[in-house]
Amino acid sequence: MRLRTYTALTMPEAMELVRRDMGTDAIIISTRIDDDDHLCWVSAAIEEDDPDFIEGLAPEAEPQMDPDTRRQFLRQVLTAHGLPAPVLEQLLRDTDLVSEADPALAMAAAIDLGITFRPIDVAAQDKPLLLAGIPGAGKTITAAKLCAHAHFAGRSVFVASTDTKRAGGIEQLQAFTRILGLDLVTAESPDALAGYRDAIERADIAIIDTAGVNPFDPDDMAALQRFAEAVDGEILLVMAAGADAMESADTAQAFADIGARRMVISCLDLTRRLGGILAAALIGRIAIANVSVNPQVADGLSRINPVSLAHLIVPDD
Ligand SMILES: Nc1nc2c(ncn2[C@@H]2O[C@H](COP(=O)(O)OP(=O)(O)O)[C@@H](O)[C@H]2O)c(=O)[nH]1
Ligand SMILES: [Mg+2]
Repeated sequence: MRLRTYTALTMPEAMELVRRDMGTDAIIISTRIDDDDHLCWVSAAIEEDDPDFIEGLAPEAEPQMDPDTRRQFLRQVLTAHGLPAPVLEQLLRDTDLVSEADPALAMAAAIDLGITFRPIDVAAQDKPLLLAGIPGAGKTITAAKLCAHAHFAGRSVFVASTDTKRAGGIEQLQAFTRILGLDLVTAESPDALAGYRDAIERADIAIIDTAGVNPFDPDDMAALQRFAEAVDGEILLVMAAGADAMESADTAQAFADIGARRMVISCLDLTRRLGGILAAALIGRIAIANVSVNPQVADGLSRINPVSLAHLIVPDD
């Protein structure tokens, strides 16, 4: 699957860019108009590199399916995505509640029942955001994307990193903040971070990159929680799509246990099987904030909703 985000001054222009670049088979997965610079964003996906993939996943969807056929079809789809049995059954039961014949829309309804979507609003984010997750999850890129978005939306940004022990942990984020003309603060302890409370208070939004942690190491998790408590911050889990479903669920659960309520899904462009995301959200009980579909900081994060997620899960006919 190839995912891309396009921006233009008007929605028709953005759609035209999608059509010209990706063709008429592209699936629109999300659209938004930025409140601040009024740019129109469209994220679209296309199956191109392996056309047999979706066919391999499941039989082609028929436009009008009776409930039993639809259920059987969706069971095959969810199994192919690697969804563990309990959540698979839960989602299937929820699709039974809707009379919608289109399997993707029935899936959207089930996702809507089970998963909360709460995108980050850089204009209204009160608490400092601490980007947290396992090493390599995409925390630093997400921090940079949020900084750039907030900065270009005219917000004053406080940006810090607590990833002081790993070689290069600071430099990676500094490369972006320097371009934006932002000072990157480093804090190696919760007390040091607490020392910046006034600066955080003065800024419109505070973004704090943290060191990768092992979710199954209580000391690691307690240390992360202390950083968050030092500034009364929100732990925002960053989780790469595509990991094993139960592993993702356990990870989400561990972060939920220390107070995380939302997550950014990264590396959606590198992923075909979405059981990990679904299990993390459904079992870990964590809302989906945004998704990242490329490593380019300037492209920012994208929005996703039940319908666009359902279209990524259920193959189009
Ligand atoms: N393709 C792709 N790569 C990503 C995405 N997000 C992060 N990356 C890459 O994943 C790697 C790890 O990201 P990084 O932010 O350093 O992870 P961290 O260790 O959690 O801070 C880097 O090479 C990033 O460029 C994404 O959405 N798509
Ligand atoms: Mg990092």
